[in-house]
Amino acid sequence: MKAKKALLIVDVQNDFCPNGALGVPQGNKIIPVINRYINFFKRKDLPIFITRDWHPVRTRHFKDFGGAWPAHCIQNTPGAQFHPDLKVPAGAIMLYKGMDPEKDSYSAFQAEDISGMTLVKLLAFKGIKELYIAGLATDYCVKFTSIDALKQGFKIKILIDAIKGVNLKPKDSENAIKQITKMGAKKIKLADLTIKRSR
Ligand code: VGL
Ligand code: ZN
Repeated sequence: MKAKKALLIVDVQNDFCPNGALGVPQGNKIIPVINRYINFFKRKDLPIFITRDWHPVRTRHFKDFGGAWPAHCIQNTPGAQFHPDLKVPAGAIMLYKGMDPEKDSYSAFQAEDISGMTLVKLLAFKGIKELYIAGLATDYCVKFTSIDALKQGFKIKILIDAIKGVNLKPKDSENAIKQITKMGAKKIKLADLTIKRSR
């Protein structure tokens, strides 16, 4: 049977958590909530996609080479590994992004799996029309992934209790959420999925 919905978890890596090279304030706090979404999707036998920011040592993405960011999530380093609290499920589809040294590649739609298959192809193959998005960072990867998804006709649910932003400017995350909801994304939280009505 083809799944209609999938969970997409973006960049829950050591470097994006407190004490990481590009630590998102309280970035680790969302991980227990993400784990509960993972259980929910596992129980329903729905696909789970997990991205990793996966940069080469030299990339225009980094300050040293003209970009905006300190070096982070360098391929095969501890900072690029998933945060140890994340319960990565067996069967999750792993995606990598940020390998092109000329581009920022914030969007999961620029990610590919180990064989070079793009996210769009994987979604089409599995018949997925709707993405439930969690992870880091609200104002970059979550934002640009959502924009790309909406532009390509996917439905989006933003898991509002399972995202955190960098906030270089204080309102960046708030504005990102406003922008993507205006484009059609819906905001939901864990209770919206799991609360059983009494009758
Ligand atoms: C990201 C900043 C730099 C992200 C990646 O995945 O949100 N943010 N690289
Ligand atoms: Zn990056």
